Amino acid sequence: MVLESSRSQKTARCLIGCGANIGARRQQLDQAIDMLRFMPGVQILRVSQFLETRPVGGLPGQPPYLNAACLIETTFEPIEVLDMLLAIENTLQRSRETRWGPRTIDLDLLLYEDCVLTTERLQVPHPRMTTRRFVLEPAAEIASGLQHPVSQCTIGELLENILEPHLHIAVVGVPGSGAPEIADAIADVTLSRLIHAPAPLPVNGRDFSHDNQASQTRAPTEQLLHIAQQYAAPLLETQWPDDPHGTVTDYWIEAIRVATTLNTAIEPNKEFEEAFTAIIQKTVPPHVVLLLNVNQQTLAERVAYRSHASQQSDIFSDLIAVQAMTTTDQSIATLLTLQEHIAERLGNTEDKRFLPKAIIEIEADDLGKAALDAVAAIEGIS
Ligand code: A4P
Ligand code: MG
Repeated sequence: MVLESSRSQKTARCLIGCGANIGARRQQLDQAIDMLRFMPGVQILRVSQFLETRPVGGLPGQPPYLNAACLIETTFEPIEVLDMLLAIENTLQRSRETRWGPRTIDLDLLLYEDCVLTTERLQVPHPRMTTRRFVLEPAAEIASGLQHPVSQCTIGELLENILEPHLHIAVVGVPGSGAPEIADAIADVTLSRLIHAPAPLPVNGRDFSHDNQASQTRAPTEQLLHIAQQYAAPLLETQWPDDPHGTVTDYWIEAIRVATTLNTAIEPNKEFEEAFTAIIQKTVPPHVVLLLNVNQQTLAERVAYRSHASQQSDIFSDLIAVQAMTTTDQSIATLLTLQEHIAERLGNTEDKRFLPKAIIEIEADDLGKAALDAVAAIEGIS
């Protein structure tokens, strides 16, 4: 992770994101960069131009930001870089009243070599950088070829990804995670085409839509291919729209294959794999995935809610997929395992086929907060 330089001292290259939206913005950015320049143990390699950007997230009506990026080389460890950035922010009168509130200066550690770490105080790479144009545009100006170690894409590729003319944004989660509700919220705000899963996700590789008589007479793998085809139909590359609003889906076709692996009764076979891959290959895979994560208690509450509320509300109606399972405890355990496996598949960059370049994880136990985070992640693209 840390490089041996010619002076035989360990150094690491880091990418720093800088932003300011109150006070003398330009001066504050200059001062922050000067402080970095004169810090022992830090060498500035490149600084981007300053870019005026629309505020993303937080309270409405905030002034615009000036954003920049800075490439440094340092002998500091990641946590020491964070402490240095916080010290510079404090010197420049940064106050912290509300999350994403207006600020005199904000310094984020975006990348630290190929380091991937999550501690209570620090997450590297910065978890929201892959959908933020105000981060990627200045960063690509100075370090386009730098590799993002989670997506295994360069900064230039990540920027190109969010500049696609008609984006496919997939909200991905197990039934009961709130994926359809969050997809609705994003489509409302972005005026995107909205596509709900045309059939329930076959949790653990079984088609639980028992009302679908035709499906029940097919062999399990045939059922799964049939569902994959239904999922693929609105996403065919040959019919992909070219308007700039984008498409929001509340599913990821590859999740069907992941679910299949949970069912030991279904023998994985080459024919099925090839047929499945042939279906996916004709589609436009998601450019951005918002990956919803829920805990056991949330799922238990939502399953219980769903068993009473079917007459009054459509919310969490995708839980129909598990209502037919034997016991509630079993269905929740299956959903949690499936959630884990979907996250693993998204993180498995050894097999990059069909993987989206930008993945934003969202805690979805509080659906209202999750919707705000999801909308902010998508607003960051424009
Ligand atoms: N922290 C964890 N990981 C990191 C990291 N990689 N770099 C912790 C920096 N800090 C990291 O940050 C809260 C805590 O995050 C830190 O104490 C550190 O321990 P903060 O700067 O105090 O609070 P914040 O910035 O309000 O929260 P957050 O969630 O970090 O916000 P972001 O993601 O930094 O977004 N719109 C435009 N146009 N331009 C912007 O620059 N910036 C934000 C802030 C929102 N909207 C924007 C912009
Ligand atoms: Mg910050």
